[in-house]
Amino acid sequence: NVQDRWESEANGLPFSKGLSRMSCGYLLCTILLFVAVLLAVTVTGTILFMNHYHAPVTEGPPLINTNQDEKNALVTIEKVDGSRINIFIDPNCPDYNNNFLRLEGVQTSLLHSLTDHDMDLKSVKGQDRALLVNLAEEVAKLSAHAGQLKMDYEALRRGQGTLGQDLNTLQTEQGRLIQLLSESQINMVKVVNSVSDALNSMQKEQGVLKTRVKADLQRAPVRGLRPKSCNNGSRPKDCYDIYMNGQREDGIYSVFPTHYPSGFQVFCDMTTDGGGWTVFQRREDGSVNFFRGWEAYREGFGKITGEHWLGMKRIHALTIQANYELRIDLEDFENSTAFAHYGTFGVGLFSVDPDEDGYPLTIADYSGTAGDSLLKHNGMKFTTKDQDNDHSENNCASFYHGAWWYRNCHTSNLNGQYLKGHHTSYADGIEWSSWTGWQYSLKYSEMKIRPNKDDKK
Ligand SMILES: [Ca+2]
Repeated sequence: NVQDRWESEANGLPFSKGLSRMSCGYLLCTILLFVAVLLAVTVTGTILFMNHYHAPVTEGPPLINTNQDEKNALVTIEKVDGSRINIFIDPNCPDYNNNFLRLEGVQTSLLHSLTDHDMDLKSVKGQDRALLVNLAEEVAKLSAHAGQLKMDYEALRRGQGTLGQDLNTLQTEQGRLIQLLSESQINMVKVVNSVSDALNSMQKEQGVLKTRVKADLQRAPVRGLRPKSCNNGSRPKDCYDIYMNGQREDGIYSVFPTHYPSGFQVFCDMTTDGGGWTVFQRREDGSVNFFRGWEAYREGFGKITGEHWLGMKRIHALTIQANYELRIDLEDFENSTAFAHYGTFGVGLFSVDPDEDGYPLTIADYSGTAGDSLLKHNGMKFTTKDQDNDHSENNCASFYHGAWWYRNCHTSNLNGQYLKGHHTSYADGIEWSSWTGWQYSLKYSEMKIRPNKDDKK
């Protein structure tokens, strides 16, 4: 049970600490036990020897009991006169200091016994005296040895204390390191957080910039603002500029659109509905073939003074300058006239590459006498017989012998064949369905543009 108790005390201590205490304590305990047993035997032997010499005296021999009355006493020696000598050994060896005290007690009681018997010793023979002296010397040696053991034990305990101190220092150091680590971890987290914050704010700024750029793009006029006046001699952008410069005669003029600085010639209608119209299409006698391909419609063809198509690239260059209105004048072979007016007109207004995009039509805000036959074509791309951009499974231009912003296919076909009035074929003449249906090819058609009145001044 010694082992068990020590082991239980050792529990909860660092392993090496418990082990060193246990091993040195065990050794010490064993030695003490050995010394105590030796002392007990020696003392018992001495007393027996002395008693044997006093045997002739009437006193009886001393009684030696093993731990009968006194608890924890290894041996109890009871003399005839009733005095007792108890030799204690704690088998559990719980406290070294206590054991030393007891050992010192044993030593003292032994010396006392020896002193008591000193008087008697004088009368004992020299031989016995010498034996006793030897015994006393042995006891003194044992005592010295025990003292040495005690010192060793103290030294061990001090070492243990030092170890404990070192351990404490190590633990303190460990704690400091842990604190440093956690501080550096906190700093790292702070750094990571600040970097993350910076990234977030950058992303936000990027988003704000994106939104701003987008809004600016949306706000920016698709077509450049028109100069208030061209009277100062700057080049005219269209027939309206020429009209504003004082020209009131219909005829051919040069215009220089902003995105067509080399300029080109156009026919200007300076008399109809206030004048200033730039003509881009005319049919009047069937002298020009209008059943042509994409390139012809892009570059233009015919005679400006007669039948002609100005060309998509020029119409585009004109209509991106401002918000243009469109007027279409029509005449049948009974000399009846009608017109269709659209407040908004343009081609390829929102195209990065209008030619690639098919010059989509922007048309809105009808008024007039011919009825609307064009609004259904709003948003449609231009289709020629050699470039099918329509919504039909066929090519509407090929099918109706024209070129137009066909859907599937048309309500108007002003670039159709010059069929001179009623025709039996279907919708392949110069048709304006809301006025003359799909089987009447008109005598006269003129398409012309002017900056919308909102943009004029
Ligand atoms: Ca088609």
